[in-house]
Amino acid sequence: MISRRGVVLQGTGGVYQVLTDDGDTCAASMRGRLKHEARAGLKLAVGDRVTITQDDSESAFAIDEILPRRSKLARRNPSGARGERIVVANLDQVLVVFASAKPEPHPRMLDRFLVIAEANDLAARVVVNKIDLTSERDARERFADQIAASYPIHFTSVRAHIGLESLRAEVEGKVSALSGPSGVGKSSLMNTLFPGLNLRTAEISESVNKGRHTTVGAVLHPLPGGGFVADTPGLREVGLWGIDVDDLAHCFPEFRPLLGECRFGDCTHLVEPGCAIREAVDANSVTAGRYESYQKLREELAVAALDPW
Ligand SMILES: Nc1nc2c(ncn2[C@@H]2O[C@H](COP(=O)(O)OP(=O)(O)O)[C@@H](O)[C@H]2O)c(=O)[nH]1
Ligand SMILES: [Mg+2]
Ligand SMILES: [Zn+2]
Repeated sequence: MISRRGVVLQGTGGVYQVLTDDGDTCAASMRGRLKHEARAGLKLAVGDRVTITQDDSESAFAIDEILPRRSKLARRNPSGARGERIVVANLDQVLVVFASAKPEPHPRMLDRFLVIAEANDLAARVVVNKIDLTSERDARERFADQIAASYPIHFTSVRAHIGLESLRAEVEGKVSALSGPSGVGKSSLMNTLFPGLNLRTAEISESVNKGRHTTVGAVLHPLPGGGFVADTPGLREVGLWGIDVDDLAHCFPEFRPLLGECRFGDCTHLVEPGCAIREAVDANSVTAGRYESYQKLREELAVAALDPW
């Protein structure tokens, strides 16, 4: 009985598509023993590396083992009682895609996506697409807060072929989760960067999906030059759930060097005197926009903590 290793591309109704390291795509279900462990909390996720075997050449493949994860994008239960639901495992980075126009970008919503990535200890990369509709200069102004916070940022246009090569270089060979509002050009971007990928774009999915509910789980798409892109139904689905109010400040990378500097050890960075974060905002070394995002998300988490379900 030969055991093979591979990665889970997607799963529905207990059947998982596994891409083996030697390039075959197999439909596999979990072995009984693993199912038992799954009920105890060890759930299989898209992006997981697994071993599969076939009892004989006629039978279906079975997943025997989930290999250790190096990272994950998860939705955590605040109390920890019900564990967590892993959206994608073994990610290298999160690509947060926004448009410079159509739809109108909301920088505070972008910060929310970035916080989710940070809370999962995942590197985040910002992509501002559709700069043909504004200009790179306007887009840079609009996203000045995230530039100041030192996030890597790409300005792209699928239509005008701008910024595509340097984005491809950062996606190829890595495992990335694609996130951002719908209609910003996520699928168009990936299809243009990686011909043959064939992700559904707005034009197609509108007609195909009419009246149907869209896929719930993430799907991992292998890239022709190596690496994968996970089309998640949206990081928003992951939500802020499970982020501890007191961990929020750590999810703003530009706050981190200041966090030991406040007068009070338990500073909330909202009202206390001698707050290093608020002093940095006054001194313009932390932008007012990013601080506003902190305030809003903090408020939201405080409300959620009172009534988690
Ligand atoms: N003007 C302009 N339109 C674009 C660009 N990229 C994508 N679009 C259009 O934006 C719409 C949404 O694209 P889609 O890839 O489906 O967005 P998604 O929902 O984020 O995956 C489509 O009509 C695309 O043709 C771009 O760079 N410039
Ligand atoms: Mg899409
Ligand atoms: Zn403070």
